[in-house]
Order: sequence, then structure tokens, then C-alpha cells
Amino acid sequence: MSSQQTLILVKPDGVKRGLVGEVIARVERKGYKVSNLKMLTADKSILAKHYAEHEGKPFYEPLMEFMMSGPIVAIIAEGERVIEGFRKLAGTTDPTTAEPGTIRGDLARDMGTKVVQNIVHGSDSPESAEREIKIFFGN
Ligand code: IDP
Ligand code: MG
Repeated sequence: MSSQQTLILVKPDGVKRGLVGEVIARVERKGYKVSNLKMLTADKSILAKHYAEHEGKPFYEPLMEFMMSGPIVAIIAEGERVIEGFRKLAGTTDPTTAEPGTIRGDLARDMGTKVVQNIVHGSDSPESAEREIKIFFGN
């Protein structure tokens, strides 16, 4: 398989807790290359595009509020099978049951909030990666 790019977001909880370096270090130690990165505070229109698949779900509005609650860091990472590889590094969505050794398993837990705060986002397919990279970095 040829080299891929994925979109990683360090969510507001990760930035507030000072885990930007920890996330990047894990990506780099795995051997992926960081090819672009920026800090921003997301607005509703960017998040509505990014999370379009979740519109109408019970956690959608809390997710939007949470993602706007502070700065985030958007990262493009590159490498062979990086989309799948970063999802494994991140761990499953629920941080309580995410495997130890993963970002979410090691660094997050259920905080009793309406939306799960789990430090990172990672694209889940080549189509999502292409779409999400355009949303955050343009063409
Ligand atoms: P993912 O980030 O592991 O790909 P998605 O299903 O795409 O998970 O959901 C996007 C984000 O929405 C999750 O990372 C999490 O922050 C939040 N979320 C997903 N499912 C739930 C839920 O059932 N309750 C609360 N928050 C959720
Ligand atoms: Mg997802």
C-alpha cells in the first residue's frame, strides 16, 4: 500500500491538559511523519462539516460545544497505513475501556460529561482523511 495522510486533532481537553507534545511524540515514535500542524479555535461551520456524520445524534450538540471550548491542534501525519495505525495508537472511543498503551487508554477517562472527552480525533478511512484534511488545511 502506498503512503497515506491522516488528519489528527488534539481536542480541547488534550490542549488544556498540556498533552500536545505527548500526542505528537507518540505519532513520531511510531515512525510517522508530521507534515503540517496548526493551532486554531474551531467555529461551528468548520465543525459542522467535520462532524456531519454525527448530526442528529444525542451527543452531537455537546460534541460541538466541547470542540469549541478551547483551542485545538490540527495535524497531518504521513506514512504507510497511517490512517489505521493512528486509530490503533488512539484506542477506542470510550476512554474507560480503551486499551492501556493507547493515547485514550493511558491518558483519558470518563469525566461524567455528555460528550466523551478523549483527547484526539483521527480520520477513519482514506475518504474521511481526504475530506477532513481539506476542511482544516484547504487544498
Ligand atoms: P471516534 O472519535 O473514535 O472516531 P466517533 O464515533 O466518530 O468516534 O465520535 C466522535 C466523537 O464524539 C468521539 O470521539 C467522542 O468524543 C464523541 N462520542 C462518540 N460517541 C459518543 C457517545 O456515545 N456518547 C458521548 N460522546 C460520544
Ligand atoms: Mg470518528
